[in-house]
Amino acid sequence: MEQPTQKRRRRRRLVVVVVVVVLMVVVLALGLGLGLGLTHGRTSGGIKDTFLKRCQKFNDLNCQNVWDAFQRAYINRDPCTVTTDAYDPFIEAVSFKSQCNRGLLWSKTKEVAHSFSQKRDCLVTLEDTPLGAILNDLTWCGKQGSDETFTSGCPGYSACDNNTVRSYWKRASAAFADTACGDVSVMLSGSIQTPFDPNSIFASIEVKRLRSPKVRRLNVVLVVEKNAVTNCTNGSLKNLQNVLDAGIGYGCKEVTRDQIDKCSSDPEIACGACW
Ligand code: JS2
Repeated sequence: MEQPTQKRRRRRRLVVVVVVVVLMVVVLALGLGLGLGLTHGRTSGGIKDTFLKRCQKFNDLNCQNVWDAFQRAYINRDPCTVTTDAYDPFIEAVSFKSQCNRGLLWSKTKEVAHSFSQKRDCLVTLEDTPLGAILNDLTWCGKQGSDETFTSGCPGYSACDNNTVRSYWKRASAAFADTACGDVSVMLSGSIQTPFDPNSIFASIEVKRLRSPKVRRLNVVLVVEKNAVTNCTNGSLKNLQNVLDAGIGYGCKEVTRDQIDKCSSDPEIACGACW
């Protein structure tokens, strides 16, 4: 017949075993959750840290306020229902000054445009301003019923119209085009049949916001690499001239990648003499 003390000892052992098993399951679940990203990029600092670190490079911004304004655009919302105006408070919080005669737009030429603007300050792209620099190449979205910012499990760029990230770049590009004045430049690609793509953000948003007399001239820099397939007589560039606001001058130059690289790396060459 089992002694009461033995009974107690056995029951105590059982409780310890159960507690240990439960603890192991919790730790395992957490570890697994984190591993599988089931936490969906919980605002474990991830994007917020990147955001704040990039924001602090612009010393005239209150980055905590800017982050709060940014989050309000998509938090607790279906990531396919975020319209461009959802970012208005953020755009207002991150004002930046006009870029007269220095605005550089681009389409299908992100890399070459940035390779130039990051080395020569005579031309400025959206990604050289807070609106572009803080969120360049980042992904984010919210989810209904959650106050978190997710960085994975978000719908793809063209998965839906009011896509959280795409709406942002449309809104930011509009704000950037609104600061353009004087002579504006755009780098287009001579390696594709349609350098001026009507579905691009440049065509569908930025060109439409360039207004004479604030904008005096649009200079197309048609980047021609070895595999160039077109030139300034390209039909789509005719379309660009036709949709450009009357009163805005137009010019187009075929410029080789080598010329651009040479000019990027040699500050002795005056910007105006680059092409
Ligand atoms: C996802 C991004 C990013 O003139 C340029 C810029 O001012 C820009 O904002 O819009 C124009 C380029 O867009 P477009 O004409 O559609 O060219 P593309 O090469 O087909 O588009 C690339 C994506 C444009 C939006 N976007 N999207 N992640 O980091 C990012 N940065 C930008 N600008």
